[in-house]
Amino acid sequence: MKNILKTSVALVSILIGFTSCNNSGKSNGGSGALASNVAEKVYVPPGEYDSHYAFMSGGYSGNLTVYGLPSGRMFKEIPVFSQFPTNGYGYTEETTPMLETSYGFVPWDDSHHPDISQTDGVLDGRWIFINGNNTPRIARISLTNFETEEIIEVPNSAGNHSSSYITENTEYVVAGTRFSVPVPQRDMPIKDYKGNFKGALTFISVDPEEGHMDIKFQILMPGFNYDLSHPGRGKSHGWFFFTTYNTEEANSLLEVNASQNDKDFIAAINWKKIEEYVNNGGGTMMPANYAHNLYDEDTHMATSTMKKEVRVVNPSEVPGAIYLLPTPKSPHGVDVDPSGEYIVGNGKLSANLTVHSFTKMIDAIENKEFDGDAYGIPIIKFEDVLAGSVEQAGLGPLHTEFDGKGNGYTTFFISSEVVKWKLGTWEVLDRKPTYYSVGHLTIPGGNSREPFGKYMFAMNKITKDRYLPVGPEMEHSAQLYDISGDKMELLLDFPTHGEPHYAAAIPAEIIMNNVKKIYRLDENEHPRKATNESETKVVREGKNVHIYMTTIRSHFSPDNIEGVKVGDKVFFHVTNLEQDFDVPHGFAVIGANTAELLVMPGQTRTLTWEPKQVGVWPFYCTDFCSALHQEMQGYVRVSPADSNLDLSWSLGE
Ligand code: RUQ
Ligand code: CUA
Repeated sequence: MKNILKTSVALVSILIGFTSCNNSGKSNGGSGALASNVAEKVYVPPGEYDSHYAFMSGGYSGNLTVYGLPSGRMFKEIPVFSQFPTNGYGYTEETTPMLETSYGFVPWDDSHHPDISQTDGVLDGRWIFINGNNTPRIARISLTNFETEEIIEVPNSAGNHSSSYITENTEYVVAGTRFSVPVPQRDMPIKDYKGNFKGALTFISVDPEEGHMDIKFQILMPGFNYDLSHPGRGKSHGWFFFTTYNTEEANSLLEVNASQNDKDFIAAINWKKIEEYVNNGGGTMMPANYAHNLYDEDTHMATSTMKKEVRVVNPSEVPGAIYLLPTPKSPHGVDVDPSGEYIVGNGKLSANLTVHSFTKMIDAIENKEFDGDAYGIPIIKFEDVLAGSVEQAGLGPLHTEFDGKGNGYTTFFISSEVVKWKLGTWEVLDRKPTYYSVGHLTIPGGNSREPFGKYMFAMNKITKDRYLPVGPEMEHSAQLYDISGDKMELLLDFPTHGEPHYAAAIPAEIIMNNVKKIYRLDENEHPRKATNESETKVVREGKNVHIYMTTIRSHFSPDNIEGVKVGDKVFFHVTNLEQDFDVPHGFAVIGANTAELLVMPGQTRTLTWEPKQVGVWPFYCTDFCSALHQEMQGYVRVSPADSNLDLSWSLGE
């Protein structure tokens, strides 16, 4: 025990030491060394467009933010797992079903790793997927309307971290559990973890046309921690790689107890083989309970369905489908180069970067050169799978991306730098400091067969003195580098929102021409829409009062409503009649316990209001929509509960 604690103290002080010495000031190279033409490289003149979109995970904001590169300007926050009062997401009748789970309504999550859909291993810009870490979920966001369209919960999982990476043709979006848990969940002593807990790796199929997600199967792996994952591509398409740590299967003081083994594993999963097994009826249907939430763009409404079973596969059922590649030392990221040959294990407690060879892996499998097994899963000999290692590259490697020109770029958290190195020769070509303590990095397409390697940006965990101080916590900071030359060139710092773990970036032209500008009114199938003012009305259904309302510059119809009583539940179903790009109207009513509505052109949104006091209560448009925006208002008269005043409504009378 004493020894363990000593190791722990030593380790922790190394980690803290290295982190803090980089945080002490901006003396070396914060900005002093920048070339004079750097400003030009990030300057996007007023009215002109950025060349790339970057989609940054919101971390503990639960959402996704959209940035332009190279300017670093934030364009939008897309609500995904978290309620968003700015537009009413997660508050309106239409969107609350998106946040339903087996735990009930969960209005928050911790989102980590966005990944853009691919065709033939190239970004196609149709959808972006992102994981919810705390309540295991995967979301799909449309890149035509920039709205969350679908969220599926992942059962038998906990800490959905090795997610949400997609295969080369978006056949699957994959979710892996960071925490192993009892499967099925049950009441058992925590100390009996070892050998009894399981780590579920979930393969969620994606419909090629609509994008709809469905859990195809879950592999119930040994009780390790599955940290990150990446698909094979090109020659390794059909495989998926997951890093593991805590192969010690410790259940307490993991900072020490999960750092004992010299090597953990990268789990290599031949998903094609398992898919075939499952397609032939393999695996077992297991009772489960998980939400599948789907937004319908025609009705402007989401529905939530609870699914009751899931197909599980034990590794022993499909011999030859799963192997373990020893990898030093508590690897975090696992990244596959554009050719699909190299599998990089970022051992966060290792000084060297370990790179495995897919070809050598296949040879070793064919020659059955194994070094024992773990729970029946063959372990390939380290030397037999090793392609090479980048020696003494830095301290604390976390993540690697590729430029498509034969180079890898790895972040080092402890030594706070990005290191560029050459695939095949493993030599370090360049290193640049980051400010400070970088986590992920992104190259547009850097996680595909075809990177667009002009820019790279680092997402840093600690900001400290980079911006004007704003209290004890600073927004995290990203740093943009030009990687078109031999050496990386720092161009720009820009603040981010929440904690962007990872980001996906893509050339703007792949997306910008498909972006939706309005919702067509004649396609609106919302059950309580009003697509012109003659359809507006107020209907009482017992204690529920439904107001079918429209907005257009610059009035609501109706704008005078009487006959509502204390104790009623009032539903404002607001349809925005505008058919012009970027003309939403807002709706807010005094005393509402939710949020505003921000209704897009042609869309219908519903705000629920339970008036508690007699009086005449105003509502108004919250979005400055015209010169007469301040005139865009109305009144609801609320009478006592026992009043017998009939409902009436009007506009302009
Ligand atoms: S993880 S750096 Cu999800 Cu690396 Cu954050
Ligand atoms: Cu409508 Cu302001």
